[in-house]
Formats: sequence, structure tokens, C-alpha cells
Amino acid sequence: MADTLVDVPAREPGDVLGAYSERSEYVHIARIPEAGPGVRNVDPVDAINSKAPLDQFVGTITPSDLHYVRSHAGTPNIDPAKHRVLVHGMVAKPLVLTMADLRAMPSISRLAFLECTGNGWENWKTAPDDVTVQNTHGLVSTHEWTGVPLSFLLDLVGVDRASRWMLAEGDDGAAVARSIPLTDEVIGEAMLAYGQNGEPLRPAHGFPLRLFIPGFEGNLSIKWLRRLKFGDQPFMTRWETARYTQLLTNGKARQFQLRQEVNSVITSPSGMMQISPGYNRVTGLAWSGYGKIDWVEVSADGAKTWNRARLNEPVLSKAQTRFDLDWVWDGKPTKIVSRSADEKGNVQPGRKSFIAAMGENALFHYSAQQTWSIDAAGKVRNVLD
Ligand SMILES: Nc1nc2c(c(=O)[nH]1)N[C@H]1C(S)=C(S)[C@@H](COP(=O)(O)O)O[C@H]1N2
Ligand SMILES: [Mo]
Repeated sequence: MADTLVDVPAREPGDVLGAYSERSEYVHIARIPEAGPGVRNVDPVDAINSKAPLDQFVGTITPSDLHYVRSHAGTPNIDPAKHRVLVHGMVAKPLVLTMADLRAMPSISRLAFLECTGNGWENWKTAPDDVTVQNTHGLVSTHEWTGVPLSFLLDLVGVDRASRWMLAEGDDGAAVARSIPLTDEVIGEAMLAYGQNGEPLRPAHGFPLRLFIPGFEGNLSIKWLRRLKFGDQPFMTRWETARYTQLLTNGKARQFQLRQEVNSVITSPSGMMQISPGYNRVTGLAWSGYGKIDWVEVSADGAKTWNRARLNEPVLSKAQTRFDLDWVWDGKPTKIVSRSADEKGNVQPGRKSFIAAMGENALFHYSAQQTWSIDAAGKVRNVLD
């Protein structure tokens, strides 16, 4: 800590008050576009996703312009005045809705995380040691989402009680479409969202309308939503056959692994940071698709002994929770790692037991503990432990 005050600056008028507030010139914070697992430093035209800078965030809410993006065919340009949503299938009264119709309906707002099932996919096998936490975990973000509760719409169209599945289809070049099980939880928590962090959705995130399903894999939250169809079984789109299945060790593929697991990662110190001996604040993020985070533990000796971290309020269901822990580094090489548990009793597994259960052929839902090694010079690196 400094022991003197710097000179008081001259009392002069500051910068003009503009129509937007820009970030400080001293803050450099941006997403990184990637072209696939581990394919970094790409031209944005080749990117299939763009990862959020978790190492630079404070608190739990992701700024709108830094929410991660994952799109299969780029961002379509949709005029909200012309946009329509068809709701049909096993319903008493099929409807075509405009954005004005939806805006006139009751709305809810909720803070919740969205996570791509591909988050962490580098670490299944061969993650290099020079990655940052943005590379390893940047496909998760938390926003306040605002929209019409799905349950309101179900009542409006009179969904048949025998309908157990809903098809949601997007209006992008890839026409991404997924079957969503109509469980009580989904009916109670899903929304047709038109707002993010207090403003209309941004085009990359589904403007003018997307589905949002808290706790479930990101690809179910269909962007640029154009159609909901109700049926009594899954629709078996190519997204649930060719994509989004998990190849298991026994050679069989698992379909419909829809929930995001309990997870956590230390965001500071994290990959490629430089630390000094003495006091270091260890901080990170934890989240679970099952509900609230119950506890987070941090180990500073390579998972031999664990310490309870502080959970920073608010701790919300299916939202990212920030944790921190005071730590004095003695300057010796070591490894730091976090693990979390949720209110349903799920505990984040270590990498070895995770790989033993899931094998190495799977690509999605990587949620094992993340270990960072620290060498004698204080350099932090990714390590598969
Ligand atoms: N129509 C459509 N919806 C989509 C996608 C897409 O490519 N097209 N990508 C899905 C995937 S894989 C994820 S992880 C989330 C990402 O949402 P975001 O880009 O707002 O973070 O949107 C999902 N919804
Ligand atoms: Mo995704």
C-alpha cells in the first residue's frame, strides 16, 4: 500500500458528457474470437465463438458487449417490425405473434448464467500450458434476462396436456432447432427473452427474441426465435443426432445431456498471470445448472488440503457466484485449484475421476476442477491435473 497521497489534480472542467459512456482509456477488456477447440488467434470471419474475459470481470454480471457469443452461421439482421413467431403443434389455438404482441404480455427478469456445452473442451485432452482462463472457461456469462414467461404462452395457446416436448427453431442461416422437454422446471423457469441487462437483446445474442432456459445447455436457448412447436416426443433434429451428443467410453452416444453441471474456476491468479510472493487475493466464479452454489473450496497445495472460500453476495440460483480467499504465497512452486458444490449436493469432480467416468471421446460438458500451476518466478500456467 502507498504511504503518500499523489498531488491533487488541477480543478479544471473534465471531458464532455456524451450520448454513451465509454470505458476508461486505462481499461483494456475484450472478447477473443476462436475457430474451434484450441484454435486461437483467428480472423473473426473464421470464428465460431467469441470468449468472455473472465479474468477481467469483477462481481458476477457480464457487460452486454462482452457476453460470450456462440453462433453456427453468424448473426442475421432482423427487422423487429417484420419478425414473427409461429406457435403451433399440439395446441388448441395456434398463433403467429409479433414483437408488439410479446411486449404487451407480462414480463419477468432474472439473473442467470448461460453456458455453452463446449466450455472447457480444450481441457478434455491436450490443453496447452499457455492458455488463459478466457481460453479455458470463456464460454459462460451471466446477465439479467427479461421476457415473457413460457408458462404464460403455454396458457395462451392452450398446450395439450399430452405434449411433453417443445421444438424451438431459430431464424439464422443454420436454422438451429432443438427439442426441449416440458418438465415443471422448464415450464416454470423458461422465458421468451427480448431484453438483456436492461436493453433490447443485441443482434449477436438473438435480437429481437430468443428462448432462455436457465441451467440448461446454451444451445437450447435458441436465438432469433421464429417457431415453437409442441409434440409428445422429441423432434430429433440434426442438432440432437449429429451434434450435441456425447461419445462415451463404451462406444455408445448419450443424447439429451441437457443440464449444465456444477462448476468453478479461479479467475485470479489464472493462466498467464504473474504473481509475487506475499499476500494474494484468490478469486473466481462458481455456477451450477441445478440451483444455488452451496460452497466453494480452494486448495493452494495441489488438492492435498482445502480451505473454504468466502461466497460474495448475492448467491443466486443458476447464476454465477463470486468467491474469494486470502492467501499468502511463500514463493515456492505450487498448484492452485477450486472445487464447488451446489444446493442439490452435486460436487465438482477432480479431473482424473471426471475423465475416468466420461472417457476422452466426449467433447461437451467438461466440468472438472481447473488447476493452475505457479512456478518459482510466479508465472501461472494451465496444467491438466
Ligand atoms: N438460432 C440459433 N440459436 C442458438 C445458436 C445458433 O447458432 N443459432 N447457438 C446456440 C449455442 S451453441 C449457444 S452456447 C448459445 C449462445 O448464446 P450467446 O451467443 O448469446 O452467448 O446460443 C444458442 N442458440
Ligand atoms: Mo453452445
